[in-house]
Amino acid sequence: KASPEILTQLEAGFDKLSNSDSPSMLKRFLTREVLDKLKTKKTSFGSTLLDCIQSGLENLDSGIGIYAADPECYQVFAELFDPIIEEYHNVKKSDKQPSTDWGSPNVFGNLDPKGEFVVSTRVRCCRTLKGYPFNPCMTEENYKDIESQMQAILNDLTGDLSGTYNPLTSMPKDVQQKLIEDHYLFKEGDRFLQSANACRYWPTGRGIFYNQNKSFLIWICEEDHLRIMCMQQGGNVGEVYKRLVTAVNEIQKKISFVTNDRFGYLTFCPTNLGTTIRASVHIKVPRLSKNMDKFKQLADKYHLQIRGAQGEHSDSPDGVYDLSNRRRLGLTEFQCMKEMYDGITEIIKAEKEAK
Ligand code: ADP
Ligand code: CIR
Repeated sequence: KASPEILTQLEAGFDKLSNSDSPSMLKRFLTREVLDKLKTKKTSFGSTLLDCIQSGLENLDSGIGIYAADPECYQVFAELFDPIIEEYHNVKKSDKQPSTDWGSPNVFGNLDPKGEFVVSTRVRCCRTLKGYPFNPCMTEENYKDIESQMQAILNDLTGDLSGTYNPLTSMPKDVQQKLIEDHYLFKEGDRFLQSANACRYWPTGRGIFYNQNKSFLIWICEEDHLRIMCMQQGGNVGEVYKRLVTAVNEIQKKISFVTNDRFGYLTFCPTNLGTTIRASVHIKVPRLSKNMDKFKQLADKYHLQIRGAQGEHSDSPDGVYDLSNRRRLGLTEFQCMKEMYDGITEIIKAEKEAK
């Protein structure tokens, strides 16, 4: 059972949230009734409701505001997680995640052959290794184990996928900074992750693997155990996706990941459940973005999410936006890709027609 101290903090946090104008889903779905039902519960890892919501309580500008402190939280705190998951991904409680179906990458071509709009394309997915909890419950040893286990596996990759692992512990600051600016490496000190207790023992166990031309990269132990991604300049979605499918299939031959019937691949943040696919373009849309309300409406219509070009929670002062599929659960990998591909095709059409 959660301690009296946790209960006091939950009550104080709930008051603060209720009296705020936070746009988060946490604020909308954490009702007094849900709070009373969940506030004394604990998972077998010892995680409480506070562990799941403290990021949203501390960062009132959160869009979502919750993380699963460990995989059991999706079950134990379902009264809060379920409605958020259902709204974000547009699914019903009875829905099951379809089995992995990458489809045929060759179906996708170049979104912008003349290179007028799309600066670059990236597709990423997240994986959780069997036998380890999520960040807030991981020990320092867990971080080191995952890092060395992955290093051995990645060392065996061949051809276009072969590359090197670069641990954060021995990376010079200027090298790290350049990798972040060039959009290859995760940032440091994300306040949403920090207050979710996801940055303990930093930089132990954290690092990045990449191939020679940085078109295939893996983040180790940032928000999730693994973030596997492929990226390149321009709009050739087919090439990027094909490389990712090949890479993930190679890695899955050597290691198993945590899945569940309803949620597919389990992730720390409920927005990433299911396929965990986020397929994005960095795109120049100076005309559409003159009217942000209309731009957002159009993006919503195609289930696209708008982010800044430095990643989530960043701005886009130079008019380059990150547009990606918003939904990842309840549809297949191929359908996620198609949602992004078709949506961006329409966005480009609209940008051409806009004045
Ligand atoms: P994630 O995709 O892992 O959820 P972020 O939104 O924080 O997380 O983005 C991570 C990094 O990937 C950022 O540096 C961002 O600029 C970069 N990025 C995302 N999409 C693209 C893209 N299409 N082209 C180049 N860089 C990208
Ligand atoms: C937030 O709530 O804004 C952060 N915790 C990040 C949530 C992930 N965002 C997303 O849309 N995939």
